[in-house]
Amino acid sequence: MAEGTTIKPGDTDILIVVDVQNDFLPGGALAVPDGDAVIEPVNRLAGAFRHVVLTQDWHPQGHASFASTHPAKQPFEMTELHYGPQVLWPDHCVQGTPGAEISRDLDIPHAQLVIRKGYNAGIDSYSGFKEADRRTSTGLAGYLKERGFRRVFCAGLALDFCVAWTALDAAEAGFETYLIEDASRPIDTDGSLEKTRWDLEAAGVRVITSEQIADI
Ligand code: VGL
Ligand code: ZN
Repeated sequence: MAEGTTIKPGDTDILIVVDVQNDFLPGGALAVPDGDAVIEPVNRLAGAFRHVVLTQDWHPQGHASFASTHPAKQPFEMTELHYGPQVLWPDHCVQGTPGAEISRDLDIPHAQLVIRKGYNAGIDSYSGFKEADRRTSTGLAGYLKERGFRRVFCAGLALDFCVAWTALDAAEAGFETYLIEDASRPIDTDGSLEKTRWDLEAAGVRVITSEQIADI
């Protein structure tokens, strides 16, 4: 994008607010460093978009991505699941628990859809579009296409996992895709943030700041 130009969100643009849930915020089970810093920019951004979708990480107890499910494994270690390598996490965003609730500090009453993900016990899902087996769809691409959206803007938690994977899948699904960096924060475990930057660039995802959005 040329310097100085701003993007004015319109009717074919959608903001996806990823996983701004209590467990990813300070005091939560998988707190993202400085995670609460996304709330203010996300709320401001959401005010500039007529169309907003939220994602919600939503795991059953005993989920395959939880270290506690695997004997002798610790959080942030790797394991192999049937679809490939998987980071193991502290138990988080368990269905129906307070930690899984979307933060009450989000002020987006006009959000049109909440897409839950990670509900299959044996498969993780960082992306709001496709689970980690890279086959099972959440249906989000079909929903966005049927509604005629062309550009997808992603923000929320965590930049190097669920926000990035959502943006990468949006690009793969054919949307012009943006990741709004100051409205996102990373976990940054084992080089994940640097790898993410390469992946985003290779996929043509445009990493921008909220200042580049008009009227916020
Ligand atoms: C996330 C790790 C595990 C995220 C979700 O929202 O980025 N990260 N589950
Ligand atoms: Zn999760």
